[in-house]
Amino acid sequence: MTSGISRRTTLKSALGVTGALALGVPALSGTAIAADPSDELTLWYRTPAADWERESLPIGSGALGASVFGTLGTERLTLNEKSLWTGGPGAGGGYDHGDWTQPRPGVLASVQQRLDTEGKLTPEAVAAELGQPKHGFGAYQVFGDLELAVPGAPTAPDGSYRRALDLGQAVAGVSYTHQGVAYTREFFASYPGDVIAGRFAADQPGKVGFTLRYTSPRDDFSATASGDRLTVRGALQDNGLRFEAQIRVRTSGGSVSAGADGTLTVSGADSAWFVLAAGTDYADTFPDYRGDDPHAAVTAAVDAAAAHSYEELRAEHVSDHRALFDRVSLDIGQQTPDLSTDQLLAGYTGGTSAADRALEALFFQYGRYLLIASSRAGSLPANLQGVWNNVTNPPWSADYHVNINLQMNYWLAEVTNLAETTAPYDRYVESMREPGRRSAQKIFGSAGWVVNNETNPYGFTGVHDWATSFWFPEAAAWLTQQMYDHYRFNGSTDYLRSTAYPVMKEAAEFWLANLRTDPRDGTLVVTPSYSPEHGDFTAGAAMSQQIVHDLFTSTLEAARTLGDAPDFRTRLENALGALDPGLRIGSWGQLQEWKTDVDSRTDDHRHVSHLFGLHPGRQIEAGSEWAEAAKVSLTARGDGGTGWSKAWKINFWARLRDGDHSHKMLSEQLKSSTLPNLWDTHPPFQIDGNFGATSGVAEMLVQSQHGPIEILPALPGSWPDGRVTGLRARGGVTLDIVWSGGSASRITLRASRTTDLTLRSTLFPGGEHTFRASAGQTYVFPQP
Ligand code: FUC
Repeated sequence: MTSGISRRTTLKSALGVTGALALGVPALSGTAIAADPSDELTLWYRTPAADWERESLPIGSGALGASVFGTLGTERLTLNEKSLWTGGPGAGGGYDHGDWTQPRPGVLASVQQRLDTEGKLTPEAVAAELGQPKHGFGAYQVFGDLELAVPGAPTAPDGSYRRALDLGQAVAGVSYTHQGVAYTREFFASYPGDVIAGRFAADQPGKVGFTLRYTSPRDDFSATASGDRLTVRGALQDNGLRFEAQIRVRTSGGSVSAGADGTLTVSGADSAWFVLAAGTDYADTFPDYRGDDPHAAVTAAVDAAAAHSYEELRAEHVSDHRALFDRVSLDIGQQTPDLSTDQLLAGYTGGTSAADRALEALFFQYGRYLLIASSRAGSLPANLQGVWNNVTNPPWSADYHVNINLQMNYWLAEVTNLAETTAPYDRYVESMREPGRRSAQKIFGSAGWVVNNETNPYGFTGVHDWATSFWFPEAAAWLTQQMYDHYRFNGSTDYLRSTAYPVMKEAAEFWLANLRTDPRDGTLVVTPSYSPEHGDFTAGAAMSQQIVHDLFTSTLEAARTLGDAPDFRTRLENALGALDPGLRIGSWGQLQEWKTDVDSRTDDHRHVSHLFGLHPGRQIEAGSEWAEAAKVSLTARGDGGTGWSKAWKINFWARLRDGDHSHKMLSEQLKSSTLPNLWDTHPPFQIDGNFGATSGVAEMLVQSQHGPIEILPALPGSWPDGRVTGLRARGGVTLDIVWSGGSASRITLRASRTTDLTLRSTLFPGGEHTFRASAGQTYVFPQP
């Protein structure tokens, strides 16, 4: 990444070939905002947003984000640039070049020995030995707010007011009529342009005016205006990270003037638009994490965008977005009533009405929209809030929690045909290797790379001392799972060789060096082992073992595919043979969370970590005794939990082939963990639940984790008839499925590779059809 320069080099070349109008995208008309309430892919409201978290509407280009309020008198956009982080090496009290964990010889071994003899230790006891205070972790920062004060705007919305977010175009808009004049505003974040743009228009000449100003909760910046340009420059006091934004305003008719107070004022215009570029001098390079001053790149981006017409910029953006978003459509019999989205949500019952289905289909597509908007190549991956944040101290720093949350953010990426959005994830995981090696050395004295419970953009891979969340070295292995899956979906051995495998192999080296023989039964176990945020430290908790099993299984497959050295393969085979697989059925038929049978039937903890092998892993297959035990555990855990926990349960029940329970969890999430702007709430807002829910819906419709492609494995009774297009399955497959009366009636499969495929569906006699697919061919079943 991620120096702004490389980000923008790609973008300029995209602008160079623009001619977006020539791509057939319709040009903007004066009132073409996205507020058509009949559009099933639009979120819309009758009032401006009063509350950022509950009501603002997000737009984003991966690196840049904005949340739109639609306020009449002063339009507000809360701005984000994803690398604007405090903390990091060298920051006051911060860690030094990744060496945040002091070597304390013998401490780890003594904890392991105590676990051997005492069986368990409290998190507090282990944190007292192995933890250390958290320094310099930092937090994701709001970039500031853009305020556009509109003279003469009405003070309160009337019936003409609409605020909307069109997911198909990725354009947010506001429309209202005042004193006989129809006003429109619209906003988008362009990935090819690397800018945020907005336009104010009216249906009568000379009616558009505003004063544009930048504000920030920090006082670390200067804002100066000159001509049509507003420049914001500053450096975070905490760590000196430099940031810059530039805004340029163009008008049609009227005038623009710069104020000595750092404002730009438009008056008497027929329409006016602005474009904003922003960047920092962050780079994802160990050990300094600094790149070029953002000035040159920001100037280039804003000037390139301002040299085009608004219509060109918009058309280019829409076509870029549509190229991803339009790949998947979902028809579950929804019919969008004339209800604003907050009303649709408030009236949602989880039943079978067309309106309930409208919300479910919208929520599914919203997850895809949010991933496109918060994860594009050239920046950091989606954090706990995607790219959106309105404060300097967001919950959990809006960081990268890796004991489920970052992983969950990408569960939907492959199956809902957005594989490109994983590029920043891969890059981020790769960037953790170098500091992760330091942590492996310092904490474990071993080879390999490691990261613990949460991480930041500055290579924090160590531990802290919050007892229930400081220790989770399994995270590195889990993070590689998505990368191997990327390979399983697209089949590129080049990608496997160059990107996924090196990271997987080094994570495997870490565990080859760190598993210990369990004196209880001679198996290899992870110790100390901690089932995320739950219970005591022990040796060999189910999730630890299942993650290592998953890593070793995938790494061995990859090593065979790539023909890696036989001795490495032999070491993996031997370790897999001796590994405790983390699957054990306890006294009440449950899948045990720990190696000893201590699970409580009344435990409703939000983490359901011991079911990792069911999802996102592939160790447990539906129909097996393990799946039955997983069902017992999941039933006992109940249908509650935080937003992301409910989302995980959608996926679990889908993997257990129980579409109705899967759908129940989707409805629980919509009823109690979803805000009016359809952001998932933990509470507070946490975007993993959005992504996990979209993944869960896809898992109801197609699964391929065990090899065969399962069509409609968990179709809920409330969606008896429907159609989905464009879902992906492992093996380079794209699928359209039509169903009626609860069964598939037509499957269309496009193969991108020549390979043997097995399709499982009631459509085939015996339930299965195996054939050799040829690259580039389309297959229709039943055959016409
Ligand atoms: C994990 C969860 C919490 C929260 C945090 C960001 O630690 O257990 O519920 O989601 O991540």
